[in-house]
Amino acid sequence: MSDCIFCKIAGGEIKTDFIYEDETVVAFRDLNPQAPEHILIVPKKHVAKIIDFSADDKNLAAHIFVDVVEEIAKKIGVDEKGFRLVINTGEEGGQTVGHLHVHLIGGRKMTWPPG
Ligand code: DGP
Repeated sequence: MSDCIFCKIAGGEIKTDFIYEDETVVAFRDLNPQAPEHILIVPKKHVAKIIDFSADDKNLAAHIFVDVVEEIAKKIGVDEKGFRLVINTGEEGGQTVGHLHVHLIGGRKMTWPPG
């Protein structure tokens, strides 16, 4: 999508250091980190939000949660200590960027409930 900031980042139009990249996914540090480690995992394909994933995206969804999360968690050293995954969805869910992304947040003790 031409006016989507995460499409521009994923496509290399906006230069960003990727902590992870493969054919379908990129991951990079959040501009406004909420913890010592705050990574955004972003499909290269434009999907607006999690409920817009279709049957065709099952492999992509599984890849993110089976492979990518583990690899990044190990890379940044939070796989043993623990971390939090967040997918803000829609206005009431707190989503501010309309391109699906998974927040991987760690490096401190998390609290509950979220704000
Ligand atoms: P959400 O509120 O769940 O839609 O999260 C969007 C996150 O994206 C927010 O934590 C800030 C981050 N963000 C927005 N624009 C940029 C950007 O241009 N670069 C980076 N690295 N992060 C961004």
